[in-house]
Amino acid sequence: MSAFSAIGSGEEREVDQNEFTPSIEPQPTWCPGCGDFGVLKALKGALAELEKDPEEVLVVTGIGCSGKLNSYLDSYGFHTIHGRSLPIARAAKLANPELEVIAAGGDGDGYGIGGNHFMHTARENHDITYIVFDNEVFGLTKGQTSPTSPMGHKSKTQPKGSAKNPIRPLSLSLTSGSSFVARTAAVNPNQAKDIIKEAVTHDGFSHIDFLTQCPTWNKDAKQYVPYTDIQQSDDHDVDLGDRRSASEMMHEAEDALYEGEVLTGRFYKDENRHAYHEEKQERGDFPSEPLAERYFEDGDWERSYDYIDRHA
Ligand SMILES: Cc1ncc(C[n+]2csc(CCOP(=O)(O)OP(=O)(O)O)c2C)c(N)n1
Ligand code: SF4
Repeated sequence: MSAFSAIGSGEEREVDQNEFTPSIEPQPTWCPGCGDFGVLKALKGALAELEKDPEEVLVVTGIGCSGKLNSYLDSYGFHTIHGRSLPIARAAKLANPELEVIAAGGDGDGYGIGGNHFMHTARENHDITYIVFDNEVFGLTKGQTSPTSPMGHKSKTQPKGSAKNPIRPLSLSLTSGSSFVARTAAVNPNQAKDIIKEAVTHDGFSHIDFLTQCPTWNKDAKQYVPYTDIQQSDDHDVDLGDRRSASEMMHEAEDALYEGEVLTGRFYKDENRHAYHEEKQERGDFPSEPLAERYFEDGDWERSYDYIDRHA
C-alpha cells in the first residue's frame, strides 16, 4: 500500500468540480470583481477534468488575499507564512511524490519575500505547479507597491510613483530553470483552466504567472484589457522547446503588459528534463518507498474537517 492510497481512495472515477467546494467556508470573502475568483474557478475545473480526487491534492499557500485560496478549496491544504509556500510544497512532494502538489501566492509573496525560494525551486525543477496571482500590488495589506508594479505606480508606500523597474517574472522563471512557464489571466477562464491542466500534468516545475485584477487597490492595472493568446495569434510565434525563442517572446510580453497589451499563453516547455526527485532517484539518493509511508499506519486516518465538525 502506498502512502497515497492510505490517504485517498486511489480509485479512478469521474470528479465533479463541486467536490472541491468546502462545506465550512464555501463563499470566498474576496472583494467583488477580484481576479482571485477566476483562479479558484479555473483550478477547480482543471482538477476535476484531470479526475483528481480532492484527497490526492495538496494546495500550499503563502500570505495575502491569494493565500486564502486553500480555505476555499476542499483538498489538503497548508496555509504557510509569507513567501514560504514553495519550501513547504517541495518538502511535501519529496515526502510523498504521489501527491499532486500545487503552491500558490501573490506577486509580493512569490516574487518579493519568497523570490529566493522561487529561483531555487525552479533551478531544482521540483515536480510541483506554482500559481502566482499577479495583481501588481500587495492586496491584503491595502495596495502597497509590489515587485510587479510598473515604474511610476503610485501607492501609499510610493506616493510620488515607484522609481523601480518591475521584475520580469517570465524571464526570471526561465533563467532560473523552470521547465514549464506560462501566463494566463483571470479574464480568460477557459485558457486558464487549460494552462493549469498542462501545468499539473507536466513533470517538473510549472510556473504560471496568473494575471489577476485587484479592483480595490489597483484600478489602473492592465489585467482588465483584452488579452491575446500567443498560441492562437498569427502575429506571434514561439518555439516552446527553444530557450532563445521563449526568452524573446517573454521579453516582448513583459514589455507589452505595461503598455496595455496582454500577451498570454505557453512560453516554454522542456519535456526532457527530469524532475528533482527523479534525478535523486537515479543517483540512488532517494528512499525507494515514499518517506511519508514511514509515518502512516493503515486505517488511522480522519480528515481534519471531521475533527472540526465534531467540536463545532
Ligand atoms: C514576514 C511578513 N512580512 C510582512 C507581512 C505582511 N503582509 C501580509 S500579506 C502581504 C503582501 C500581500 O501581497 P501579495 O503577496 O502580492 O498577495 P495579494 O494580497 O495581493 O494576493 C504582506 C506584506 C507578513 N504577513 N509577514
Ligand atoms: S484587495 Fe484586491 S486582491 Fe484582495 S480580495 Fe480585494 S480585490 Fe482581491
